Amino acid sequence: MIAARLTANIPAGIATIAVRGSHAASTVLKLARLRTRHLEQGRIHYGHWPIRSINSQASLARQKSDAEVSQTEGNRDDGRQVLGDEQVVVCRTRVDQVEIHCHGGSAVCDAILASLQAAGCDVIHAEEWPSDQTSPIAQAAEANLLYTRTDRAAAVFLDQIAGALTNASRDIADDLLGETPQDWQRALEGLQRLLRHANFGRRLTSGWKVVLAGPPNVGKSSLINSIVGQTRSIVHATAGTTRDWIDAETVILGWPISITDTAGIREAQDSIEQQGIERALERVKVADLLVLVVDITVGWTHTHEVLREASDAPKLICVTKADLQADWSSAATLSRLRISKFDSAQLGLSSSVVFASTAGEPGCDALIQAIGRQLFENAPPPGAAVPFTDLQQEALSRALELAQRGDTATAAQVLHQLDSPVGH
Ligand SMILES: Nc1nc2c(ncn2[C@@H]2O[C@H](COP(=O)(O)OP(=O)(O)OP(=O)(O)O)[C@@H](O)[C@H]2O)c(=O)[nH]1
Ligand SMILES: [Mg+2]
Repeated sequence: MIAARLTANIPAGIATIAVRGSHAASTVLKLARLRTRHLEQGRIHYGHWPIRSINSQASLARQKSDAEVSQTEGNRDDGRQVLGDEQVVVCRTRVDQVEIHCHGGSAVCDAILASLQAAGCDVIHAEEWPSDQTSPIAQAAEANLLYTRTDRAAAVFLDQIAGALTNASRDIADDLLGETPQDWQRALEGLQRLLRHANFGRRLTSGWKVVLAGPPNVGKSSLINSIVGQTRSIVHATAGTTRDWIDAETVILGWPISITDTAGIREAQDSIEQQGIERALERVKVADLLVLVVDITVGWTHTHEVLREASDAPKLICVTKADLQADWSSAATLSRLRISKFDSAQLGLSSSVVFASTAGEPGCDALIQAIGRQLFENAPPPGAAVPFTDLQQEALSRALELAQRGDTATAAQVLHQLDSPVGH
């Protein structure tokens, strides 16, 4: 018998714990207090689960003996070690599987799992849970759903579970094995389309990395706090306040974002600051989008130039403290800030400069919208095939390379292997 918390192991409103094995139903019936003596498949039952301390081996042993007692004496519980009762909703989803829905706090889930363990279940990680999917792509998508923070990202994985990527790679393989140059051309275009979405797919669980960087005191920490809506980073008039980078998670246009505040870059005053600056430059290098923060009262500096060259990532320029200058939106402002020489083409952006203020007008909406536009303008449409693992991306790149060399048969084979059940 196995048991696992199927929902992600993070504090959440609701968690789902599953028990599988020929004795799953009888075990749950013995441990839970339900108003039934029989778990009918597909029926929902409401009840309570006695929660006992799980803090020591002794209590685990006690639970074991409790479980043994209840196995011999039915649903009775003398309540000695019971700390409280958790409300649960229980459903037998298969003959050999029962799902327990409870509150999503770690303590409650751990306590329920501990009592299942004491009753003879092997407690495993959700990723080890046997999947009902036969396709490796669907299995991987199912595993990734565990780590998905937003509905929109989850929808992409659900599309892949429903077969979007499986079907697309099968169609491309058929075209690769086709007879005509048109078939091969269609296959090449299909592979290129999938690969265009691969970088997108690989960010769905980790989130896109947006890094705020610039000289000290320009307002980076104020911006991150405004964007995530909480005081995540210390703001102070003293230059060099932020010493190390700080990550905060947020959501833009329904996609998961990890936004990083970094130490202001300047000639360091001490070795701690120097380390902070080095760490800031490391973050800049792994950014999916770099926001160069410019103080409206200072303008573009040599530091911005250094940062611009340090990263290949797409960039946005955010001019902060716009509230301090009445004519911030005038065309003359950009040239006074020495920004106008960086035209859109150079930065690879349609609208590369945004103005923001965390202390008044114009606020931070334009920055948030620009981040969304920059990262998600070419988001795959609903239902699209989206590769989402390194392995898939590598296989598709290899298939494209082979197809471009004219070896369409091997390319088709690579695609077939992408979704072949292990051992086939
Ligand atoms: N008027 C005005 N002041 C701002 C704005 N943003 C930040 N400030 C002020 O500028 C100072 C520096 O702000 P921070 O957010 O700490 O700047 P930082 O870039 O993180 O600074 P370091 O951590 O030292 O690199 C603080 O006194 C803020 O209150 C703004 O939009 N308008
Ligand atoms: Mg700071």
